[in-house]
Amino acid sequence: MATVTPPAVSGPSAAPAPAPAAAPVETIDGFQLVIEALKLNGLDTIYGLPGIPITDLTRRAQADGLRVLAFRHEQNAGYAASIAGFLTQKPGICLTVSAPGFLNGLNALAHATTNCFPMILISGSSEREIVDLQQGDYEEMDQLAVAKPVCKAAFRVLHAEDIGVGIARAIRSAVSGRPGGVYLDLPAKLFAQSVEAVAGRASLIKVVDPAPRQVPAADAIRRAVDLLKGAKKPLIVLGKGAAYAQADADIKALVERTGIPYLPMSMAKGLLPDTHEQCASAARSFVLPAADVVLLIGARLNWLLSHGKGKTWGGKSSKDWGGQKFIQVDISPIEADSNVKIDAPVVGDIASCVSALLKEVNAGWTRPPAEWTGAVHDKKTANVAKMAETLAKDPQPMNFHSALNVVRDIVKANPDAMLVNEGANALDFTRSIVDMYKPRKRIDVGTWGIMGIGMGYCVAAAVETKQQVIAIEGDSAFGFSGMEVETICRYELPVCIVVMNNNGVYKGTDKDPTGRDPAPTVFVKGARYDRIAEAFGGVGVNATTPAELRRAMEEAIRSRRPTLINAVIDETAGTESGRITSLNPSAAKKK
Ligand code: ADP
Ligand code: TZD
Ligand code: MG
Repeated sequence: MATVTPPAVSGPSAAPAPAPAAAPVETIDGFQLVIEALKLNGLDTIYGLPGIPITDLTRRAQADGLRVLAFRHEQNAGYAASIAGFLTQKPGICLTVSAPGFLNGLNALAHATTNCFPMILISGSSEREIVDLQQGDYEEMDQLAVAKPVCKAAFRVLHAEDIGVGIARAIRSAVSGRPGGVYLDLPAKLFAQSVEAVAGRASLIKVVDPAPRQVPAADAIRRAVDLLKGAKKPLIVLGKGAAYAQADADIKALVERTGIPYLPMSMAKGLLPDTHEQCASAARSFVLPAADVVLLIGARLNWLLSHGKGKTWGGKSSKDWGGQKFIQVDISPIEADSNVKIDAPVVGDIASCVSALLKEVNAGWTRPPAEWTGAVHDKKTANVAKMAETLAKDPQPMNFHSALNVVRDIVKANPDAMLVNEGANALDFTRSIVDMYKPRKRIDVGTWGIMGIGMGYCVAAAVETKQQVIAIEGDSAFGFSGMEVETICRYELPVCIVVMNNNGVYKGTDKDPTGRDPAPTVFVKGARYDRIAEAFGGVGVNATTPAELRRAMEEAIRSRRPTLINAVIDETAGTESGRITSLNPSAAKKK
């Protein structure tokens, strides 16, 4: 700790009076200011990976009571931070070293921005003077410039006295309006700077009202409800924005009060239980083209909803409008009309918008025609019955359906468990077979359909919710973050990973026509992923039948020990790209 002493006094006269010993002035350094700024704002968990120049930041943060989760690769720390943001409405913090560590974390920052999750990537960086003159510093890179195109906002702090402002700006940028990823660049030199402690602490900002409510206009609400009242075949689509908003009771009340069938997007499953009588998931391909007025709540009309047009929506060709009128509730004022015409945009935060819609509906409402709700119900009942037949089969070897029938039961018996899910077939089948019962329990590949979120999401889900985590992973998907099984074991997290092992990407049956190499989609046959858990003191189980899978999952949940189950799946069972085969250019050409 530096101290400031008064200058020595000298003079011609003999024996000057000794100067009074000045009290040392206490100082505070950049490391400490960053830690205190985070704590002041309730940001108490860091997902990261140490190294120059942030090693001491991780140590001192831990010593100061923050939870520091150290990963084996920054990408996984970043995904953990991104989903922590989704689950908590506070920016998830990812901490990385310069250039390569920063780039490893950047994928997750872009993912957070794309998915509208609040996250802050804090990265150490090398010496500005050297970086800017491109003189070849250790891990030299102009990180701020690189981050900007993929994040919502990017800031750099050069002086310790600006740390408070830098972190405040990062927090506001991440959580206000449409949430997203923010980059905060902290050069190595900043951490060692010292300032006078009282002034330093006074420069920190506790952000007041970081995500202000945005109340929708009364006429926008009336326009929306009038349109809905005139509908013969209304439909509600709930997206992950609705899940993020944590307006669960009002959303449920709006759905139930209106009596309108609803369709949850993947991460909105469980906002109302999937077994709800108004849930139209099992009649998706019936309700989308048939609906006449669609109320979107926190869901974009992007590729996941076929851009609101085309055959999915009853359009004549792949580009034609299906004739639906849309109401869109979203916090972003420029989201409306991005793909098709939005007749009634409702701009505001979902909690405020849904509460306003609910009040307007309560003032007078007639439920949709029984002809429509009855048709949806019949279609759904028929499809559910068909699925039940498939699920009841017990083929040898086990296939996706017979394995997921077990997962479906386990999740039903443990509705508070978090479900992490990635893969192609492993994703699509899980989404349609495994019902969710509570909000924000299902977290998956999101807007990009990205592989690699798996183990990072598991760590954050366990840390942030303290609940049991169940991960259903394609064998390819798992490989992107598999080394974090060590992280899960190290922190003794209650995570049960099920690798749906069909020997490859989509299937394990492809062959190299020349006979030289394995096909690009195929892995080592009969791989034993369960042994990875054993390497780190976790539980590994090889399951070849639904009964073995059930026993292993039940035991994992009972013991809360890190468990990896290698579920051996028929290698012929999957389809190319799962449900999105049609997006493959080569597959399209074959038609
Ligand atoms: P899904 O993939 O589930 O369809 P999207 O990610 O496409 O969902 O859409 C989420 C939408 O929710 C985004 O357009 C985003 O602006 C919006 N959103 C996120 N949080 C809120 C909120 N608190 N209030 C209003 N809209 C929100
Ligand atoms: N890389 C990244 C980061 N994201 C991707 N989505 C892909 C590659 C392409 N991809 C998919 O879209 S799904 C998938 C890949 C590689 C893996 C599918 O194989 P799996 O699942 O084993 O995980 P199934 O059950 O065998 O279909
Ligand atoms: Mg596979």
